[in-house]
Amino acid sequence: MNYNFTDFLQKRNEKQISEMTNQEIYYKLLEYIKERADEKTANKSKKKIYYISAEFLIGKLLSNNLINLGIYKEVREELKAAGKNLSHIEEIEVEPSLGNGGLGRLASCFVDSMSTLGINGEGVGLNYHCGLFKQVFKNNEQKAEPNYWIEDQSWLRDTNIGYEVKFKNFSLHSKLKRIDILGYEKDTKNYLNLFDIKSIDYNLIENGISFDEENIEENLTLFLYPDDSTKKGELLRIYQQYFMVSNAARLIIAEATEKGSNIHDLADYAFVQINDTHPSMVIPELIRIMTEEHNISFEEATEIVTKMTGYTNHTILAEALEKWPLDYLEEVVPNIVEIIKKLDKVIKAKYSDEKVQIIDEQNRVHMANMDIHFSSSVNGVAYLHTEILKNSELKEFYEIYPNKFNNKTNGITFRRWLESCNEDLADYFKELIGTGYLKDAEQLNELLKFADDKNVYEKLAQIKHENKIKLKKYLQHTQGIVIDENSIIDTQIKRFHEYKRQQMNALYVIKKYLDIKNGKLPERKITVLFGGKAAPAYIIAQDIIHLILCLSEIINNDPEVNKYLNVYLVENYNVGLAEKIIPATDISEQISLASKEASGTGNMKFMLNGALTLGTMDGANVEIHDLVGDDNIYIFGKQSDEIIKLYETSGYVSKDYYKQDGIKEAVDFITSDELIKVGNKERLERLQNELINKDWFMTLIDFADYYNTKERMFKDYENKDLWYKKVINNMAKAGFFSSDRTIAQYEDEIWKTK
Ligand code: OAK
Repeated sequence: MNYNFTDFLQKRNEKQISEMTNQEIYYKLLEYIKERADEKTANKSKKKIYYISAEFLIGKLLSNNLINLGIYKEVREELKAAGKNLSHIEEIEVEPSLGNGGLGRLASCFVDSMSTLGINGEGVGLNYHCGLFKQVFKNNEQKAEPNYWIEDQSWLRDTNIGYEVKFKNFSLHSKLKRIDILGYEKDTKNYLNLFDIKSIDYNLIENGISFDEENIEENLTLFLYPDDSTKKGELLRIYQQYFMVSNAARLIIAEATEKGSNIHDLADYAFVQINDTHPSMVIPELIRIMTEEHNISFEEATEIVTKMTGYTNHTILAEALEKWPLDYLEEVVPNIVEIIKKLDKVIKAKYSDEKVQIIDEQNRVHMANMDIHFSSSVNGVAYLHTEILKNSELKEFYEIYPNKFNNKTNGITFRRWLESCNEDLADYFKELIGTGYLKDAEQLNELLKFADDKNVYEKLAQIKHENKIKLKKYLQHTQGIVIDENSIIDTQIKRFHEYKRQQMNALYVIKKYLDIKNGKLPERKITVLFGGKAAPAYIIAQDIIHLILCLSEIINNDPEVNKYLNVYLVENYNVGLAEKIIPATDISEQISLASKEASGTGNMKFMLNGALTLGTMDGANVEIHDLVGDDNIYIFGKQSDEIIKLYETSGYVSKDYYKQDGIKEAVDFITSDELIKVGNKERLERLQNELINKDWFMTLIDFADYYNTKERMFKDYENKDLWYKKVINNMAKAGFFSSDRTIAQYEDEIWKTK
């Protein structure tokens, strides 16, 4: 039934919109949307997809839900007529932080696309009460605070579903909470299933995000990814992961049984997509339940589980591949250790190669190895990434199972990353090419008709300028940062990690600062924006944040320089900030060391919103390059095969590069008097030493090429016709990166629910 928000309020004898506060309106909209969502039916197919993930970085849901219900503009008009502003109401919503970065945001794009395509597929994860930490800056350093996001009224829905999860020393009852996932203009919906424990004790939080890590019964879902640099932290992660997958397994079996499964045929009813290794224990857990409770033999159970699971790898960084000490698992979940040992025995009997074993000589369990042997599909998340998995990182496995390996290049949901975050651009696309691209993103190709149209350049430039003004207002209001809307905006937003090389961008900033000081002035003012969090236990990443904050302090306060250059690191970067920054950006920094970034998805969001990529041939940048061609992207740096060879031969010596012109000066500046005056000497010295003597992610090898390519970019920016022709080419080719395409491929090639 189509009733509008005003009807909804009248029916319930609520106050008039004009008499309500923004807060009240937000809560009423939440109820209204939930009621509208109640009209939707579940997707039905015999087989259902369970996308299990330790992270879902869902972002705010108000505007997204209004868009998917097809009532965004209608509601905005109703509010406007009552003197209210929807964007002010959007600000009331607290953003959940149930994820770290790419992997979690991808999972959220995927649940949106599953619903939009009418696929019977749901997310399964945990309801962390404080999520990932909230980042605050003090003395130019990152501090971590708990991020409370759950309010009395929220998108979460209570259910009466819950299970008992048995650990070695105690059992915990779970309760399932759900969030509606509404597809774009669909009559059906799916859920995001978030399991929680019955009661969380917030008093366990001591200082910042440190807390009593031992009281598992009351802290299990307190934080996402607690510090795992200690044994206690690692144990807590094992508790969390087992809690997540044991509940998932129960849910899967309950739903399948209800539809008529006799468990022997479970693979006809369910498919589990394992999002990196955090949910890997679902494999032994399903086998355990089948053998212990359903009288199925170990061999048969293993066969069923292998058939009904697929593993997605999201990183080739060795340190991110989980390897749990067997005795830690014994301490937490002895029941599945027995199963893991049996699986290991099966593999040891078949293969002698140490590299493919599940349990290694140091008695550590390689979760990815277990996934690869005992699932039916192994995929990487971009073409290059999958090739590297097949030909180097997981070569030994590829030789055993050539048919399991496949690629699924990542994607993004255009509902959030275009329609919602850049409405003016989306409306302009509709004016130019109609609305077909909303359901078939490849139709953006039609924008190429306008590649030489100067009126279109003008309009795109105007939209970009307005987005810069909107960002300026927002940052001024929320963070006290005042950006210049007439400057070129050059952005790097992502988790802080050495392989992503924010430090290279910082060295560029230093060089530019020194250039300006020496009278070499840029043609136009440059604003360099950074955003991202560093894991609290990752010291060098914290040092990089420190360097950037110190640079901002010096540069933004230097009257000789701040006319030409500004540098900001936005505080507590999250999905909401990304939605504001991306539409205002001109240059998208995708500068990871080639071979290290599995895919990247920010790169896709930027190209769609009219920024040009400055990047290495890494992750999905390679596919962006293939699609737009050399002329429409700025590529620099060494190629992945060269880098892989350098690692193999230990052939990189950072000091050799350090000594070269231009680099030394910039690296030396890190410990200059100016910087030490505003910073922490120990941090700055440690970072400098790292760059000169170690530089594991080869910052210096690519620096000269990076600097020159970026200079070329600034020069090209001054030629508006040239620049906007490239921008249109990027927008036109972005359709491939719709997560609807990615999910359609998962469905056609792996899941096959239909
Ligand atoms: C996080 C924890 C463990 C392993 C991987 C991650 C992660 O976030 N990986 C990122 O996944 C994204 C989605 O596939 C990719 O786009 C990023 O390149 C990758 O770093």
